[in-house]
Amino acid sequence: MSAGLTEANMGLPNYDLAWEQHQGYIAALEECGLQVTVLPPLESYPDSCFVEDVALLTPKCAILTHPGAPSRRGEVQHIVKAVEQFYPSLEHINLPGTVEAGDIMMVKDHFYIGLSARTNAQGAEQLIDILGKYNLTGSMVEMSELLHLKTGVSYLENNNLLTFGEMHNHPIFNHFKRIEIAKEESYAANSVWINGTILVPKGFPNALKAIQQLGYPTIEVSMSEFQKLDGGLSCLSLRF
Ligand code: CIR
Repeated sequence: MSAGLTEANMGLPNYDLAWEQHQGYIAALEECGLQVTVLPPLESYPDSCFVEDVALLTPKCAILTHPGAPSRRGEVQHIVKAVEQFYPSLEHINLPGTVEAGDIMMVKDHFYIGLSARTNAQGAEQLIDILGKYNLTGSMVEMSELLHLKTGVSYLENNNLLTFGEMHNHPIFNHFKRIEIAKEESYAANSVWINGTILVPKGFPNALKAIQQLGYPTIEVSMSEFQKLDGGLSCLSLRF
């Protein structure tokens, strides 16, 4: 390591700080009234803390995904037991379809599915068919710049949508009230509505103010170590 390069500015996560931030994240979910099931770490899958990607949990059904990233596919079998506690049966996405649920945004009974490097059209079609069995609907969102759909768009209920980058003007979202998050604060475009409160990543004052001006109570959550791994606030949990 040369002079001036520290763990922080090299972009490597600090494990102890990540652990501390994870505890803070759990505390924030509990403060919003959620009961949290904490899963044991999976040392062989370094991305497995991003549980949101391996399952889609809706009020009517649970769907195990098939991640587009081959290194993440093994994570899916490890979430099964936890999900089975809450759902009588599980649906599955199968190859050649791939889906990571960070690409899925729920708006009431409708699910927007981003077509990313991780989620393909076959996966989205399978997902829409499964949703249809439960009287739920889905539509595909063309995208080209973001890792996952929810990297750049979050639904805050009450027709409010946070957007970043290619999502600012995406025609599929024309009927929402869009709150545009600037490039310098793009990470905060992934914020989460929970029981009326918005969890916002810490350190993005303009985004925080814009959300508060909409009338929402907010809780800031430190996420720096997960941000280094391209993980957004939503992806550390499955909320249902
Ligand atoms: C990945 O590349 O899969 C992880 N390093 C980050 C996944 C973040 N997940 C998400 O935003 N839903």
